[in-house]
Amino acid sequence: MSLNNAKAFNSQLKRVASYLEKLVSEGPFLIISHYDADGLSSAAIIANILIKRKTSFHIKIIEQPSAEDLRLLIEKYPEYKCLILCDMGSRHRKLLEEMAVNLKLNIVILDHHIPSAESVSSEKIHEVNPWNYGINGSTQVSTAGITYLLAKELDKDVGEKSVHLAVIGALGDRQDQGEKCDFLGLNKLILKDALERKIISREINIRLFGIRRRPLHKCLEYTIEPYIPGLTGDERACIDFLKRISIEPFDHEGKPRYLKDLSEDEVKTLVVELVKHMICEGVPPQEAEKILGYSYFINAYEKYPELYDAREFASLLNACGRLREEWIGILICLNKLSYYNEVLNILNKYRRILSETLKTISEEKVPINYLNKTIVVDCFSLIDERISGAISSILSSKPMFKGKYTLLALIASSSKPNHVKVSFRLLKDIPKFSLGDLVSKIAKITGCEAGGHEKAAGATIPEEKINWFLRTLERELP
Ligand SMILES: [Mn+2]
Repeated sequence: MSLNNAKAFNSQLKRVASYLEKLVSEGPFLIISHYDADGLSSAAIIANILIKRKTSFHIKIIEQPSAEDLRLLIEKYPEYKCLILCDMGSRHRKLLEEMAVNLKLNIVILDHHIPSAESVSSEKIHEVNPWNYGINGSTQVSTAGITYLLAKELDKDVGEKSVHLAVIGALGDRQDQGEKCDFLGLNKLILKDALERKIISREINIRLFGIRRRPLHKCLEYTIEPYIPGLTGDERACIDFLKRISIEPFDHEGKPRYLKDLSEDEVKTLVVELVKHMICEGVPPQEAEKILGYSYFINAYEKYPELYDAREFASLLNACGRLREEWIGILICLNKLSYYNEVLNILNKYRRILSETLKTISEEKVPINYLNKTIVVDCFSLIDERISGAISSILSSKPMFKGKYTLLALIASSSKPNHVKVSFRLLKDIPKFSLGDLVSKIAKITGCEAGGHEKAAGATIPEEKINWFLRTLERELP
């Protein structure tokens, strides 16, 4: 991040902030945001601003939309003239610009995804996207971070109230890509704000959920970020694992032991054996080594175990979004702690669904088809589009899938009529290959919606095209 880039980004932030300042008195606002942790925390930051200004708003939480989906959604709410799109929109600038002109809408885009190539600069669109200023939006700032910086420009108080949400959003999008899970670029500056004001504290430790306050075997069982194959969600297996590596999970009185009860040597053994275990279970070594790194704690939530560790807070928001209980996630972000028990129920339900789905698949109670290079797992009747990504990521590290085939394709139901969602995961390392690019290319031919990265991608495909899609993909795999 060069100084000039940072300056240009900053002045754009200031421009959009003063534009918003004018809009706030006009309202009401339609906020459209993504269902993941970054999207929910961004929506909550905007809500904090608008609540303080007593401006009414409506929040709509959705999957990443196609241009057509987005057009239909906006047309459905003609009474809203002020729109804020969070964690999306930069790919659809052309459409949004047309709509802004034709429908006389005021549109603000806050996004950190790579903008579409056809983007044109326009006076009608008010956009903050780090990529426009040479700042890497995948690693240096999330939408929650952008929204926080904007909030800070508008209102110091709201900014202060929202800084932990910026950290949660960045963690949700796995932007802790620095040394030992530190942050980079703008995220680092945001974290500095939070540390200096003592809103967040952090320490390098074994990155298990609840490491400061849960018994050791429970920490292993509850950790879903990173997902530890063979241990996450399985208490018995966690106790057995500890015994196998000669760490007694219980003391001589039968009381469970905590990390603080372990000797220095025991802690070392735990780290080494955990990394070994993860690598054996197919987790890439550089991922497994990240089990040792910074944990970030939200000081105000010390008494709320599931909110205290910001990483855990993020996965809780993800659970809410994936189970379509996003409003509870947003309320928790808005500090409505009377919903704490409700959110715990959602988290339990999410864990249960994950483990039951994985069990059903491993017992081959769903159709599994083996093509030459692709395994197709058909979970259409079992899960929907919001959870398919999580399931396919976990599946792709399972020994029964890993290595033997090139690609995993997991089919789930879609909220779009007559469509299915397919999550793709690459099961082998293929240098200089991007699964996301290939899936997007094939999707373009059929006019359907797709996106992804090097090793993971997803597409929403018309039912009648699914076989054609999979066969075409199989043929074009290296
Ligand atoms: Mn995001």
